[in-house]
Amino acid sequence: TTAQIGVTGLAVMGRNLARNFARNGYAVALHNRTPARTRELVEEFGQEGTFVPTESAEEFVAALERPRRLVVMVKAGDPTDAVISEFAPLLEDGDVIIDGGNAHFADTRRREQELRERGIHFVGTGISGGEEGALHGPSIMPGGSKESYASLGPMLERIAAQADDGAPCVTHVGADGAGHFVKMVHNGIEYADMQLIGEAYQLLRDVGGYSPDEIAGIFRAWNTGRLDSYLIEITAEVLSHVDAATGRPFVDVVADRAEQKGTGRWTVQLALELGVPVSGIAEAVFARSLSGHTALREASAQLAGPTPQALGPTEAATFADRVEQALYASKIVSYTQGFHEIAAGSAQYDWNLDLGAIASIWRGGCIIRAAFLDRIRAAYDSRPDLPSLLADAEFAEEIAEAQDDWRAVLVAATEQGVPAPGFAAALSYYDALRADRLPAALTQGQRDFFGAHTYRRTDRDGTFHTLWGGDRTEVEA
Ligand code: NBP
Repeated sequence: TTAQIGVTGLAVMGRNLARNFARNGYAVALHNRTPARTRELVEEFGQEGTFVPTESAEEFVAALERPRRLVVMVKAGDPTDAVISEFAPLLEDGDVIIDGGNAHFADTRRREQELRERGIHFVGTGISGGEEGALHGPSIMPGGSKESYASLGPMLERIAAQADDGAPCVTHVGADGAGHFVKMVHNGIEYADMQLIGEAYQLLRDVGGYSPDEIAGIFRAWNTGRLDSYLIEITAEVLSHVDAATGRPFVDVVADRAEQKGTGRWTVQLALELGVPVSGIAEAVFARSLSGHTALREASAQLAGPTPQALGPTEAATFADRVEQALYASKIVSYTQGFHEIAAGSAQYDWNLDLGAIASIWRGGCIIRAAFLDRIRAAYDSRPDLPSLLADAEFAEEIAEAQDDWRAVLVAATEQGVPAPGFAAALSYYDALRADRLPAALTQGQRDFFGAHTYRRTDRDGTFHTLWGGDRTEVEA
C-alpha cells in the first residue's frame, strides 16, 4: 500500500493524529525513533483504518505517495531539527514536511527557508486541543506556502474540528512561521482566559463566600450564556470534583503553584519586541510565576492586610452577577490585546493575516473554543481593517454595560485584599484608551530633563528641548 500521509513521532499527539487520519479514510504510514511505539499503535488500533508501519527513515519515505506528506510530531526543539536532518536528504522536489509540534515561530521561519532552498515545503502547523483534540478533531493552524496547502488542506479539513456551523477549524494562516505564531498567541490568550477564570473563582470564594461546588454551579449557569466556552465548562468539572483520598474539594488539595511550558512567555516576549501592550497576558504569565515562588510567598505571609469577609447570601448573589460582568469585560480586553499582537506580527512579517478567519478556526477543537469567537469573527468580517476589537460597536456597548460592575468588583477585591491582576490590568488598559490625556506627557518631560531626549508639542509641529540646567527657555531640537 502507498500511504497518502505519514506520521513520525508516535507519542500521544502523533499517535492520535495518525489514528484521526486513518479513521477519516486515509492510508497512514507510521514511523517512530523507537520502533516499539509503532508496533504498539498497530497492535492496539490497527483495525481503525489502513496503517503502513515502517522501521526506518528510508522505508517510511518509500511508503508515501508523491508529493510526499510527512507529519513530524516529535518533541519541539532539537528533536525537530534532528528529524528534519534525517528525512530531508531522502525527499524530492515538492514534498511536504508538516511540523505539528509546538515550535517557536522563529525556528519555523528558519527551517522553512532552509528547506525551501532545497525545494521542500515546510509547513509549521499549530495544533490545539490536546490529545483528545488530536484524535477527534483539533483546531489546526498551518503556515508555509499556499501551494503546499492546496495538497494538504483538504486532508486537514477532514480531520479538523468543526465549528457549530459545520465549518472546519483549519485555514491556511499565512506564509512560513505564521501558523506557529498564531498558535503561540492562541496559547497566550489561553493563559489570560485561565487567569481571569481563576480570579473570578477566588473572588466568588473569598468575597462571595461560596463553596467550590457552589461555584461550579455558578460557572455552569454562566456557561449557558455569553461566556459559553470549553474553559468555563471544564472549570465547573474541576471545581465540583471531590478528592477521593480526603473527601475534600479537589481544588483544596492541589498545590497552588502553576506551571508553564513557555508559549505564554513567548507571546509576551514577542509583544515586548513588537511594542504591543498585552498587559493581561503578561499578568497571567507573571501570576503563574509568582505562584511558584514558594520561599517568596512564605517570607511574605506576615505582611499586613485585610482578611476577606464573606458577604451574606443575597449580596453574594448580586456580587456573583457582577463578577460575571467583570470576567466578560476583561475577556474582551484580553482578546483585544491578543488580536493586536496578531495584527502587529502580520505587519512585521508581511503575512497579511485574516483576523476573522483566525477567530473562526478557534471556534472549535482548541482550548479557547467559545461562542464568543463567533462574535470576533463577525466583527472582523464586517470590517477587516478594524483597528481594535474595542472599536467594534457591539463590544464597546457590552463593555459600557459591564463597566460599573467591573469597577465594583475591583473595589471589593482591593478592599478585601484579594489579588485580581488580570481584571485590574484589563480595566487599566480600557481606562488608558479612554483617557483624554495620559501621564506620558510628564514622562516626556522627565526624559527631556535628565537625558535631553526632546518632546513634541500639542500646539505646533517640531521637536523641542527645554534648557533645564540653564534659563529653561525652549529650543527647537
Ligand atoms: P513529546 O513532546 O513527549 O515527544 C515525544 C516524541 O518525540 C517521541 O515520539 C520521541 O521518540 C520523539 N523524539 C524525541 Br523526544 N527526540 C527525538 C529525536 N532526537 N529524534 C526523533 N524522535 C525524537 O510528545 P507529545 O506530547 O506527543 O507532543 C508532540 C509534539 O506536539 C510536541 O512538540 C508538543 O509540544 C506538541 N503538542 C502537544 C500537545 C499535548 O497536549 N501533549 C498539544 C499540542 C501540541 P521516542 O519514542 O523514540 O522517544
